[in-house]
Amino acid sequence: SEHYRGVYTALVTPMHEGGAIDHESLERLVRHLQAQGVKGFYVGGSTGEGFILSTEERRAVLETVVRAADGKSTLIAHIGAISTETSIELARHAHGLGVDAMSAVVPFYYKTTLDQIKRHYLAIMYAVPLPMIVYHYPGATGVSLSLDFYEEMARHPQCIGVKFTSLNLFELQQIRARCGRDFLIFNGHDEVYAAGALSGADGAVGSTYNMMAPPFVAMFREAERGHWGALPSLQAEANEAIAHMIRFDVIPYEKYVCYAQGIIRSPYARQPLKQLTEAEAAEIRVFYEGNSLL
Ligand code: NAY
Repeated sequence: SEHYRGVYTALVTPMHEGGAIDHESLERLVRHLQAQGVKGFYVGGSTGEGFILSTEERRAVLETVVRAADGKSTLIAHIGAISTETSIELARHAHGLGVDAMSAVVPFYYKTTLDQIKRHYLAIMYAVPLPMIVYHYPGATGVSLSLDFYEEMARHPQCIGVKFTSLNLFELQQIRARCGRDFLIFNGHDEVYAAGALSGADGAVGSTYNMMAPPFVAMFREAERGHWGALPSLQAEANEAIAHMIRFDVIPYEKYVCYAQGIIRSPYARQPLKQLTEAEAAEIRVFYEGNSLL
């Protein structure tokens, strides 16, 4: 599990005006973030608009990231879908590309029991021999997972960890206590990165690391050296930008900042996500120009 510790960007999927995927911008973003020191990438998750891309587009995005990363980053392919069969199809493709791990959101929309959820993961792991990272995001899925569930998953040799996108850090700490040191826990809410690390997270997957990776890379490095005292001020600085961002929509905001930074060619995000109005874009631009982290 040492191999996976670190800070991963949950990549946005750059698009041209109108929504066609801009693969060139995606390659540029990957290389830019590699230079900023991220450990790797989480591809096709919530931030990547994974649930509003076709499966063909999800495959194409992953292929581009694999090519751009050029073996220099750890790659986690989000292959989750509400259909087990679709998840397996995407997982097979990801495996063929040689990624390091797969991750799947808990099945949402249909109400399933924890036993059915477990069977969903077992079916994917049985079909595809990649390490699995459970993706827990109760704010979006409405699905809560029990500590017993995590403990059972952790006992499966192929299930290596969880991406924990929740502000409930007591639960994070309890997962650590129950599942042992080897079960990876990635903090998923950037605004509590430092608190998550202190609660036992091994690293993080975050969307704001598209537009401001350096403070998070720095927090990871400081914590690894035991310099916990460096974290609160870095987190507080990052949170100024996050607090501004969440007044808008996360994905269009991050895309706009990457666009303002000159990394991607358009801030376009797919419907039903919001398109920023000119006034909103102007407001973000003013904040961006006055914020040294962005
Ligand atoms: C994903 O799959 O892309 C993620 O979960 C990345 C983590 C982000 N979560 C979501 C739901 O967007 O970075 C966070 C989040 O945007 C940030 O903490 C602001 O709340």
